[in-house]
Amino acid sequence: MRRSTTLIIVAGLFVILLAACGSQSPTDVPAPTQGKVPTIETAPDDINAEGVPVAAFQKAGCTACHIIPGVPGAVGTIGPDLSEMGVLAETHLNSAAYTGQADTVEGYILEAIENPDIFLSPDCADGPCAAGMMPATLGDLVSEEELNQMVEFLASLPDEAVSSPPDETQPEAHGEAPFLTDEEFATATQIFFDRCAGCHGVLRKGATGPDLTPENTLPKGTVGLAAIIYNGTPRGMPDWGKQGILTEAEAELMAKFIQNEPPQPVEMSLEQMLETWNVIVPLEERPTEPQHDRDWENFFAVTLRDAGQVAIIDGDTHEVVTKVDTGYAVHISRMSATGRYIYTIGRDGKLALIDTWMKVPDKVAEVKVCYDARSVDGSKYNGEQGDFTDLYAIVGCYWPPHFVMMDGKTLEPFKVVSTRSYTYDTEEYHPEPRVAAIVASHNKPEWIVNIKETGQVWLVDYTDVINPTIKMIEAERYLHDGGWDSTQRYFMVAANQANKVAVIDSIEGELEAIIETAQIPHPGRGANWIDPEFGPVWSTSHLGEGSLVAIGTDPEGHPENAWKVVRNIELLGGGSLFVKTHPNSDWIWVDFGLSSDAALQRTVCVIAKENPTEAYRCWEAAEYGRAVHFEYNKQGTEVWLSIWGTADQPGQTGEIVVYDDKTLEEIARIPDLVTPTGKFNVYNTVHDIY
Ligand code: DHE
Repeated sequence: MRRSTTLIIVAGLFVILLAACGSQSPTDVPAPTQGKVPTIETAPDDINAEGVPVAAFQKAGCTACHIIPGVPGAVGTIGPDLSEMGVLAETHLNSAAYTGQADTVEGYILEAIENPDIFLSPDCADGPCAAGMMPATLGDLVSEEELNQMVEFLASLPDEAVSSPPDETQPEAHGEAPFLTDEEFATATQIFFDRCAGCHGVLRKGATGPDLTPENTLPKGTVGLAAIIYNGTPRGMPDWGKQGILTEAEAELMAKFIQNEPPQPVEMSLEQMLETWNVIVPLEERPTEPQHDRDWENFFAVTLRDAGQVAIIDGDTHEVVTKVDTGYAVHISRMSATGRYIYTIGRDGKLALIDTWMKVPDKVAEVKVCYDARSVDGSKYNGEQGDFTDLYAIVGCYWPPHFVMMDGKTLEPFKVVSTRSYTYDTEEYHPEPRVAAIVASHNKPEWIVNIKETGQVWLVDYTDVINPTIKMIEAERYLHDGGWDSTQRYFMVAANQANKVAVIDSIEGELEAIIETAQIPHPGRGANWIDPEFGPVWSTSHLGEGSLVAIGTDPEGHPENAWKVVRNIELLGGGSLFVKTHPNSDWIWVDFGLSSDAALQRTVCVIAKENPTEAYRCWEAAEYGRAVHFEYNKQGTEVWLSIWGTADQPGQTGEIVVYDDKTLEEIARIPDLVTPTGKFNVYNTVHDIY
């Protein structure tokens, strides 16, 4: 077969033959927007010797999502496996569940291509395929003759004469990876770091996202990979092209890049960190009491992601007090134990220390301790073993895979600990175990450090910080985010790709339980509340499906419910990033910021604690952007929600919506913020109230 190598990205849709799987669309919001189809130029006579219309399948991009016998590179698993399509079609036609109008196998297949949502195939890898993912425009991309050839061929399957897709797990089966110039390679490396490394790892060995090393990417080919990069997948891969973040050419560049070996990233020594360390206001020059009349405990540190800034906003007046330049794409802020200092970590590994007591709060120190980071915390313990209040800070890095301990008031780094180690279950060496959530224990002079790829939770005792004792607890892969239960004894952490939550007992220093949840739990820090039937529970929502689970957290008062999913509340769809509540609140708030559905991205729901069987109310919080992340004010009377807009779209860069938590009425908007995401109230963050 002759296969043209010219890749042209044409207007159209990402074609998933039949229907792809993923989160269901809610009924009260419009169907998902569709993307573009990268396709390839082919000669019209490309039917191979075995009668397979290879070129047509490739032209339509079917190979990215389906297994199709006899079609090189058709090893996709997003949509159903088409190896036995003829038999499958017959079965569905005879099933009571069939909702289409066809009465022949050929008719069924044609209908599935041209009108895929009329009947949602139950054959996607994770269950029923989702509405809206298989576009209905295949006819625009292939000729009528080609369409007929495809239908005829699929109707004949299974056919022993047609070979299965070749064993394409060996790179040599695919020849060389696509060539990139040095300049292209450098550009792609940067894009990968900015957009992809968070989920796939710098070495591309996979974690939240799949392994993208050449042995896995070469079989998919440039066309298939570019389609996925441009259009995303229902399991959470963002639609970089549809969002307007990557152009068609950049999607193709990235598709080529990931078929090449990953470049080896550089390490960072303590000496290099010290070169970046900068104390802007020395300790002796800092105020000894607050220099303003505002209630600094009610300040919010708000991430302005794409501005590389944190806004300090007064929780009483809703005024933006100041904006402080911090690291690139700030991820989170945490407070020192007293709350006076705010630690803000950028994705670029740059940590900023902000003093809330200054007349205008500002940065008093900064240091860069890695190239890629997500987590930070201070030392919070004050008890029999000493007073460690505000004494130390710790930053957890993605690359290099290490954590760094430093002075809590000056940020002088003094100890680097590598996390390179062995996976908890198979005891295999992992070169890039990244540090996910870190939380400071209130019960012991310890940090709970979650190591994503090895699935271990490390209890790092900072009593002797230069010679720290580390207890490694086997938990689950891949650890990501989490928070305390209401007693602050148990730390609940999502092992997101395992669909589990691990519970660490911070007093006994051991794994208390592993709990099966719905698909891809993503709690942020979770939400603690009293269930009317089951007592104290902690909740998380999920990226992979529309579900909010409540897990019993009271082994003494309610032993029968402890560490069990006692409720699974159905939500409008998956893509939920965060939940939040407050002990004074009647509600649990849920967002859907990573939904593939534009309307759902802007929707928030509240669930009534009194009657938590279903969402009490859902509404669209804005006309643009994504609604993400909630935070309460100090009093627990207001809920703040970010509208995460686009940095270069004036009027739609983002804002914060403030709701009255009793009435759910909107009471204020804080406008013209550049891409606000996380918000951290000083008082609530110090006391771990959520
Ligand atoms: Fe986050 C928390 C990692 C994408 C906003 N995020 C965390 C934590 C980790 C993490 C490990 C827990 C920190 C802790 O508690 O110590 N986040 C990652 C990623 O690896 C990922 C998936 C991809 C990436 O490249 O960064 C990712 N995160 C995002 C986003 O796209 C969000 C929505 C916007 C952004 O900043 O890019 C985002 N993550 C947040 C926020 C928190 C967070 C707001 C803190 C939640 C809280 O209430 O504690």
